[in-house]
Amino acid sequence: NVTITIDNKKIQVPADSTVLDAARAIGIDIPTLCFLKDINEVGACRMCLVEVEGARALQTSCVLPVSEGMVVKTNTKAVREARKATLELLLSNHNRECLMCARNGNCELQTLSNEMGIKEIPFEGEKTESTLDLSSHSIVRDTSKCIVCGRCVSVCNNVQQVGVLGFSNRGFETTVGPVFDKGISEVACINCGQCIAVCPVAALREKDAIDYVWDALENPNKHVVVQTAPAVRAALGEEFGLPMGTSVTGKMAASLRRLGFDKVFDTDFAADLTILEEGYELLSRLKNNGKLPMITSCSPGWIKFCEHYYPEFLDNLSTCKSPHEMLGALIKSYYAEKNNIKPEDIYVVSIMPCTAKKFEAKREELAATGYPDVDAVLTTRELAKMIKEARIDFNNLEDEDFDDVLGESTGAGVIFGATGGVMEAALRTVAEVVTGKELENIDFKQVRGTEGIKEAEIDLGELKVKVAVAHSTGKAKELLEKVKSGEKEYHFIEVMGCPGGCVTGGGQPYISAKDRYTKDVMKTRAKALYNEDMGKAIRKSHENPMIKKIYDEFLEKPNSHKAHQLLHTHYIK
Ligand code: HC0
Repeated sequence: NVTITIDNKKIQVPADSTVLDAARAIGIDIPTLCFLKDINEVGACRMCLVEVEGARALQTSCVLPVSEGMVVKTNTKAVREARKATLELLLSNHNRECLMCARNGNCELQTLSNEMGIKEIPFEGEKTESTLDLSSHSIVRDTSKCIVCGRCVSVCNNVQQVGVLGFSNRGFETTVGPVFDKGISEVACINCGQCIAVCPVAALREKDAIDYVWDALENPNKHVVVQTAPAVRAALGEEFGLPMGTSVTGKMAASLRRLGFDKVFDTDFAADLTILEEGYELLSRLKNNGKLPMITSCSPGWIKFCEHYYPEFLDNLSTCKSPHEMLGALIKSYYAEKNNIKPEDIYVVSIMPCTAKKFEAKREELAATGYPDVDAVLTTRELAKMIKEARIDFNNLEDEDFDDVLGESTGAGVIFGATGGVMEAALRTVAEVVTGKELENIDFKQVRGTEGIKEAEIDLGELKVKVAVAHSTGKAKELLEKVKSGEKEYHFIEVMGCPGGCVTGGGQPYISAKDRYTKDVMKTRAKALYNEDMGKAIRKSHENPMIKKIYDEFLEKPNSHKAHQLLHTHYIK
């Protein structure tokens, strides 16, 4: 430990702390903008300047290591003026149409300008030429709002190991984006939206589909069906001021009915169905010398990563479509037939924590009935906007259930939204199918938690199954390299494209850098899902009575010809 003095308070802090850490530890808040804990610690924006006794100039506290006897002042005239001048300079080159901005009300730059008492921008002058890139189905890039903080560059390069975002030019001309200012759809972007999740402003945002959904809801000739991903219920409440980790499943279903959807189904049902399809696929690969390890295929960011960067693993991917695509296909076949509605008259909306699902829904191969399995994808944030626009009093809604058959799910389905959840759900089913015995303990805790790569060996009588779980494509890369070199061998791998899995997907409610500093977002949101699992009467996918019903009435059995036609897909090199 070292002893330092901040604003006349003497404290002891670990020797590897920064001045920012030390100040925050005693409740002194230093403003930051480019700083993002563990992801972007570069001291570029100079918002966190402090005075250090004996130093010639002001110092950036987010990268300044503490040292014995250091004396720091965080609130002097010089500090305040320097921070303000930096902010004014940033704002002078920023598109300030805040009232029309997607981040109006939750923009870190707007908050900071308010906190710093910005009243005018003294240097109105030249602006950097800007680009509005609408080429991607998932992500919009608007450089008129970019403040060149580099958070997106760090997450794309270091966390996701995708590396399609970078800096171009120098000084005032610096911009952030794909090489040669190409469109996002023209480079090997995986659409995960982690760049959006870390952007403090609206320079990166999702491609909005709200108007298409309003139009469908207004159209008397359309039967509009909605489904919600597992992770949405664990975070939607944050948009309405509820504490992180509050599960709002019942209110979410109620709000969707208020919005006018004809049916409110649950992607969790299809998650259960995926377990049957994927579980039997795994068993068949194990028995028939199929390609191993089998790797999960439900995360479209991960699928695109595999297609671009690891095509040699495409045959390892499960052929299962992702659950919301499976459900879309069932809505336009099984549900359409049962209710005598033409598939072309049905409009399927998926509410997802994910921006990559927007791209996925546009894939031509995902149209089992000749029509897209899913017509529109809204992120959790977009759903919240619609609920607000409709002026629904979300927090006071009475809980409601999902609609029948395609809304019925088990605890196994709901944990899909957290890293390790698909694996655990699969093990609950595969173990019982293989051994023919009921599991004594269905909590596979070895695959839970936020460790980047998790491994386990599961004893299934004669068969010992080696499994691994990775979240973020950066960790997936690390794992695949080990498999490739022969250092590791597995039967089954779960990969989720986003760090933490879907609960922290690119379409979830924004978390400011300040909140990320103090809260364990992945863990808190995941807990809401594990609690929901614990509270369910049925916690194994194969015991879902509606899954049994749909096989009896329609799909025959897992991996049947019909199931393959509707629920499975192929990948593109
Ligand atoms: Fe997920 Fe899914 S669990 S990918 O993370 O498998 O987005 O929540 O909807 O489809 O079910 C996201 C979340 C889903 C799908 C499911 C899977």
